[in-house]
Amino acid sequence: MHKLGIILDPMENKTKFKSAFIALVGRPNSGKSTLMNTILGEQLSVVTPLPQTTRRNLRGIYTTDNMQLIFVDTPGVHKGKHAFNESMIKETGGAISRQGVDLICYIVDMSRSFGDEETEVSNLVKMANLPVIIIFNKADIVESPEKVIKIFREQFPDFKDTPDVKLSAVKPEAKELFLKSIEPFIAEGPLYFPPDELTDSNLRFFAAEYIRKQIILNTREEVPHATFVEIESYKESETRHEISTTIHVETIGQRGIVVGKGGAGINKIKKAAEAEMKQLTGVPAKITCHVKVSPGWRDNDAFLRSMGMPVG
Ligand SMILES: Nc1nc2c(ncn2[C@@H]2O[C@H](COP(=O)(O)OP(=O)(O)OP(=O)(O)O)[C@@H](O)[C@H]2O)c(=O)[nH]1
Ligand SMILES: [Mg+2]
Repeated sequence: MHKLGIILDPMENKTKFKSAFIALVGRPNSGKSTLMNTILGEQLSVVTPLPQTTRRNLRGIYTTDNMQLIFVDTPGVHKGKHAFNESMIKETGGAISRQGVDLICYIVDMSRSFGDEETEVSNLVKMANLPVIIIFNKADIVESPEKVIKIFREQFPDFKDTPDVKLSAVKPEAKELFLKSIEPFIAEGPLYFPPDELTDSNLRFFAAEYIRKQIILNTREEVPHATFVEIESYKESETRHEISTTIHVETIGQRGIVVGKGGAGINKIKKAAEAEMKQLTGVPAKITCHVKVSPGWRDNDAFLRSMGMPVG
């Protein structure tokens, strides 16, 4: 009964609840995980200066009184030489090919020139055929962002009319700028997850992520890329979480670097990861690591499949 514009139902006056699934896609190191963390107000996704930090899709859930946004932080799109690189691209592709994604946030790192890698990402985004907004990131370290944006539009004409926002994901203001820019894309929808849920990933996932973060921070060169953390078991009790892991590396030399002199390296990695797990769960964590040489795991489909990575 809306004739004459008179609202007869008092509920009509209430703002309708909105929700959306939003995929964050871009090159490695473009700031996808940083942006998600800034919006969530939590260091949920691991951020490091190393490209290809994120290897698996991670959902971060942002809920307010009248809206729920479910973000999917994805691995940076990078065509490397290993089957593992292909697998990570598949992981990202999976996040934007599934039904139910309402919006792709295409994160463009303005601080680096756009090479083949950007072409790769833009093709993936284009193929998804979903609503897109471009996030021009790292505005704080770029001398003239407008110039960079113009160059992007010229190099990637398919995106010349795509809405965009320019921000610095590391700055708290990014949150409001971002939320405002995606407003037009967010439609009425249900509450998909309980309001206090931050993610649907389990503790095993975070244990592996935190150990890998410490490997990235404490080793160098090719070691982080050649490392895979496998959680063998995760036992929870009220007083302690016991996490047993195998850290796969590709060579004996890498094993030596991870373990360190007299085990000093691995002990440092374990201690720091235990502290992060305690912060996450509130319960002390005990991590055991077996560092194993698994030659060529990055090109071993059976290995990747057994670790839950998409293959083939
Ligand atoms: N100066 C500056 N640095 C940023 C900004 N956003 C992200 N970074 C830095 O860029 C690096 C990579 O950030 P991440 O959030 O891990 O990037 P990512 O896109 O998730 O990277 P992958 O997981 O490797 O695909 C980190 O050192 C961040 O601190 C920004 O707006 N300004
Ligand atoms: Mg990341």
